[in-house]
Amino acid sequence: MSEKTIFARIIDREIPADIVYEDEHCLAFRDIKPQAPTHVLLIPKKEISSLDDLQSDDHKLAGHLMMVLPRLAAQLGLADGYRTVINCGPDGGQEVPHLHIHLLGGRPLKWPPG
Ligand code: DGP
Repeated sequence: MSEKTIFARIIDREIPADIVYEDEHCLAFRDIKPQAPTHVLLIPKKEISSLDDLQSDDHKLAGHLMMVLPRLAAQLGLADGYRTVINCGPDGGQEVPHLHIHLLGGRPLKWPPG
């Protein structure tokens, strides 16, 4: 079996994280290297390595994550807007091989990203 990712260890409470939201299917916690005043990662509890690894039977889960995002943004007080990012693969800058959605806000964010 491949080694557990850091995010799987957060899900299993083997390492601490500042958890801001949890339900049956997903978990959200503050990024350890925040790039904005609010920087949270929303992850599925199911082990999915990246966006490329979503299967057709994951469509409900993918939809659920999408539905959680605006509720999470509201909970975190991001009334002026926010950005969501999914890094995928080496060129996308993905470091942790467990699907995660960055939720960033709390300041005006520039575009395009680097
Ligand atoms: P990405 O580059 O898209 O794979 O983003 C991974 C993010 O995960 C990065 O912004 C830093 C964050 N991160 C890495 N390790 C930990 C950790 O142990 N705890 C928390 N809270 N965040 C982590």
